[in-house]
Amino acid sequence: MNSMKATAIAPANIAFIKYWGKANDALRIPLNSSFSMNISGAYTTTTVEFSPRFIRDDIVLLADSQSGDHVRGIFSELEKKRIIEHLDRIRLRAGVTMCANVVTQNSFPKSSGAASSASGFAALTVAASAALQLHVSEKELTILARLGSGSACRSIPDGFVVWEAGKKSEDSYAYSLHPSTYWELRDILVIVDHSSKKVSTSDGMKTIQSSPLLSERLHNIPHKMVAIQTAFIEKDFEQVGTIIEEDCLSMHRVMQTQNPPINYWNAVTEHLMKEVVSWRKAGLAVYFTIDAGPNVHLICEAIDEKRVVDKVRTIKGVESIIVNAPAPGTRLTKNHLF
Ligand code: 2P0
Repeated sequence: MNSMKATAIAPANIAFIKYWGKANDALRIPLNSSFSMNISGAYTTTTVEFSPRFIRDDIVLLADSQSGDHVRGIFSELEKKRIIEHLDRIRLRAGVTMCANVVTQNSFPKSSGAASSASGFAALTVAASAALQLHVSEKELTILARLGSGSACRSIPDGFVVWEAGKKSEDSYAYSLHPSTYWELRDILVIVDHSSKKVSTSDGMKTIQSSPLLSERLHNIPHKMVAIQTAFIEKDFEQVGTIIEEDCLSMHRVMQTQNPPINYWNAVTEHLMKEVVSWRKAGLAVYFTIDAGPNVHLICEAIDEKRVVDKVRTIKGVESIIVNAPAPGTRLTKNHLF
């Protein structure tokens, strides 16, 4: 039998129009479409091998590639269960029952807010499907990845990616709107807290219907999706940035008005948000967006990267900065982790 081993590298992605809330929990069909950019500085590498010799699934997380190779990262039992359930989906699809060895490594600290579940499930989907020689299209890979973690579907296609919400599993998929080379944007990820998030995204989304602001948000999203795509075609950065920031605030207002309320920000997050607005008033074209955590993504054009980084370095409470360019989607590599 051929080697049933494959390795994939998947980027994290930052959503410009956010996914927050599911229409179907089990199938991870979202309440709204979303739009994102794959990011170059935060990625997951995963090697999967299937063999009839293995008597159980073995899942290992290596330490992130920045902290040296002496420490192992840790997956909780719940995370392992979610990974094995995802392997089961792919095994079912391939019609096999073999167990797997999975070794995975992030380029960034887990739960740094750099979306480890998106890059993680994208890499796992592509590596496991290739190892089992499943002949599936990119669209089908995005659907499979979505079942593992919603935002993972956006890490598979190249560059700037739309995830169509759809109504059924087959039409909730992601595709590349523009390749990563289309526009030299930057996402300057400002880490203000390395610790794990307090409320997981899956849990946080469960109470979304309790927010009185949800219906207005959902009503406005189709218009925002069209407006941001038009602004991309025109490369109108001010318009893109304005939509990105507004959508981030709209999502966080929903989170903050859910019952119980969820506030992912800390004092440094809020200070940075105010600073960005004042830098902009002084002529620097930079906009913020924030996911389900306190860390802040600053979006600018490449030409302004240095000025933005210099500004961030003056802020107290910043732990680290990761400068990201737009990145290709998930790809296979021959450099296996074991
Ligand atoms: C996003 N987030 O669009 C939004 C912004 C968090 C805030 O997608 O339950 O980890 O695995 O489908 O994909 C995080 O959600 O949630 C996310 P699950 P996921 O990037």
